[in-house]
Amino acid sequence: MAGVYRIFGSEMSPYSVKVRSYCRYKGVPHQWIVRNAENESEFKKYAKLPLVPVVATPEGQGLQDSTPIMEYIDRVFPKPTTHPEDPTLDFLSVLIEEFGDEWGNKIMFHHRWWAEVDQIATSHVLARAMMPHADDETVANMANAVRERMTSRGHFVGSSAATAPLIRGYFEALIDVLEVHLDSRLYLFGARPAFGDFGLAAQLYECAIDPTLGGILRARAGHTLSWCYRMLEPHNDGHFEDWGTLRGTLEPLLEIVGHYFLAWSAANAEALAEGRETFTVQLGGEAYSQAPQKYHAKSLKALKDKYAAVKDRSTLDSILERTGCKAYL
Ligand SMILES: N[C@@H](CCC(=O)N[C@@H](CS)C(=O)NCC(=O)O)C(=O)O
Repeated sequence: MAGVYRIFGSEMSPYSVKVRSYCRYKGVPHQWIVRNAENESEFKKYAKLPLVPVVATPEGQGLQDSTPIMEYIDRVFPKPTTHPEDPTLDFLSVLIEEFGDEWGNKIMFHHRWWAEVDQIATSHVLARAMMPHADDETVANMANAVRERMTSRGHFVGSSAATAPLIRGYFEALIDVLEVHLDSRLYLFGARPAFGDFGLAAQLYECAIDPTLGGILRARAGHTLSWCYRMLEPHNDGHFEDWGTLRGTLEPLLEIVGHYFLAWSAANAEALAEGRETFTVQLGGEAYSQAPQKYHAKSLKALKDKYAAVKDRSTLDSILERTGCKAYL
């Protein structure tokens, strides 16, 4: 189809859902293609890595990695912008996007593959999506294979018996601050979505469609839940706010970003640089241990470059200092 971007993705993939929301908001002509066995050879034409999302551009180029895909879309479809004019707010939004991708994903992935109820539900949904026309027995066998494979991969995001209660605590703390912040606004930075909304909402949307975290969100985080679903079809309903009105309830979120995500991310990068097999970092006064994650060192470096590119950092630095983020950028 001429002029149409094709997104190969999955409803169960936060990064795919994020890119789809971005295309919807930006008015990008696109087609959503659920990646499955039937379109595998088409998918492989565009994918360098066996990961979703993959976007095939109208010119026949294959794009991967959701944040650079959004940046690509920004260049081709600059309006409506998701970048507040104030560079301080824009960087905070970019930081939250990264936080969603990395820390939000840890929370989501751990819970998706930890409790039996989540493993069973998720593996069946994934298997059915992969084989839309197969019989039930074939799908059940595939679900078992998916479950076996994915439950053995939790350690990639630090999921273990020792970290399980900690990660649950990170989720609860996150939704508690979001509930307060989203009580009086539609999006994180006001009445229209910013870059950061896309990254974080997509991970929490995935939490919302899984049994355990979906139950918790429904029981105690109605504003956050509504925002996740709103972000599936976001709208420009007004202006970005300024720091004065955001500050009171956005700073607690940035404190989580600094004291948990960035502290973890820096320790992870250090462990990788030193070639260590595991690392331990104090997060909120408790020891958290896992094997280092490779991709994160790369994205921390990209974030530092974006921070370095902000010209006037006077207001930004005082916010980052107060919230514990500055030391890691
Ligand atoms: N950094 C990548 C991560 C992509 C990724 O991890 N995708 C997952 C799904 S969320 C995937 O494709 N996993 C392998 C699979 O589903 O077969 C991005 O932002 O796009």
